[in-house]
Amino acid sequence: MTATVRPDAVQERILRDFPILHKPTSRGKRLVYLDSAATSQKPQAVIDALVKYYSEYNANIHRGVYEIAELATTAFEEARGKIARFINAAEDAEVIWTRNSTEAINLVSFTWGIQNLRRGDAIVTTQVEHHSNLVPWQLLAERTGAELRFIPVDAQGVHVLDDLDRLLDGAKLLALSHVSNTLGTIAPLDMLTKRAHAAGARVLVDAAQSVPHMPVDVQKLDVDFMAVSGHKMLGPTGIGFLYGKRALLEAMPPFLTGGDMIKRVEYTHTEYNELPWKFEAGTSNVADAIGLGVAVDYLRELGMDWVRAHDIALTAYALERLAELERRGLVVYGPLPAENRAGVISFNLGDVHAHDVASILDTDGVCVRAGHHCTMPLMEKMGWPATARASFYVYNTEADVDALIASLHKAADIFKLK
Ligand code: 7TS
Repeated sequence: MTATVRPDAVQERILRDFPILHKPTSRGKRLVYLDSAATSQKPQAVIDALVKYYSEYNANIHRGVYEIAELATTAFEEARGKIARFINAAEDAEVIWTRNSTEAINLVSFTWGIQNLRRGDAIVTTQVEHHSNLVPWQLLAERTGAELRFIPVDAQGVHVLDDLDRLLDGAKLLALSHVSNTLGTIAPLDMLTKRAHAAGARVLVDAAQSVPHMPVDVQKLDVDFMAVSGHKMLGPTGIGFLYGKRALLEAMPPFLTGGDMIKRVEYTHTEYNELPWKFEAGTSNVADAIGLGVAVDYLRELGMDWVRAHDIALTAYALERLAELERRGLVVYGPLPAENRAGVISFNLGDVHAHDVASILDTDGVCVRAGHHCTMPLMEKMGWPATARASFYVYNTEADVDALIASLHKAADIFKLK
């Protein structure tokens, strides 16, 4: 497939919006940022929103009666509404602010999980999970006596579903990533959710890598919980959210306790606040929530269908160009073709350690991640000590892929790979 990435005018406008992409590296190279799966860059509009908040209406929320406190509260709650519309939640109150997807998953594990799981129950997850969607369930299994089961993946990292009925038998929860951060595998979420529900299990989706990159409609997918990080979707760090169906959130005990999550407190008893505030103890991350709202505006304007098409086009182009390096020992991992994965490409160059490859790319201003990508069990299963990983987003262009390829040839020269 030949990539038709986008009209140049759109591409140029997007590039102009990201100031960091115009700052040369200390070696005077153009910054070629191919690590958006770790965190995305931020458009000027998001940076401006943070500066505006701190310089014009910084105040604590939900308590002040003065003007700037009201402005801050309104902007904070409007940002929640933007998120709700972005994922098509039935109501704003189903969106709970958290620091990131890791915290959102822990929230469910420590509240719904402790309340609902017992010895004899099963938690089903997959072999491609990020540690953030694995360790909380290991701990929950330890605490409750529940059993942890894994949907296997094949050598390309694609889910193997032959044994699904047995895996889901007795399951109370299916917790899985929509998109694998290491291999880009896209889970067949629609089908898995239906099968899990039919087996009597709830479904939690780790959408850290999908919501930033493709249209996600929680009502259409009918998932019960979904965890997302703002910093991977053009938003600031330190803000993310949990989506949950109202009935489930209502029945759950609070996670953290203290100020703001209360309706009425007596010395020996507390009546909790309504949703969503029942789960938002203490002063919230007001500035970053507002910033994330602006990031969502930016993505909506581009259109999530466009964002997904752009990822596919660029991934197809990158796979086509990477094939040139196969004769020099480059191996690409993950599902093929590009349509079957997100904009994530893990690879190795011969026997050269991924860290050495990434360090050479760095001298050319090319940023890729190298290591286990917080998926150590997957790396061990596949027998890879580490991989290098390039990941794309809205501001990446074919020129970035060309820079990656040129730098990989340089690395192959340095390590004398023919
Ligand atoms: N789940 C998935 C699928 C992820 O990719 C990540 C972060 C997380 C959860 C955790 O996100 P956090 O914002 O709570 O930390 N993934 C990566 C990555 O691939 N490289 O750095 C972070």
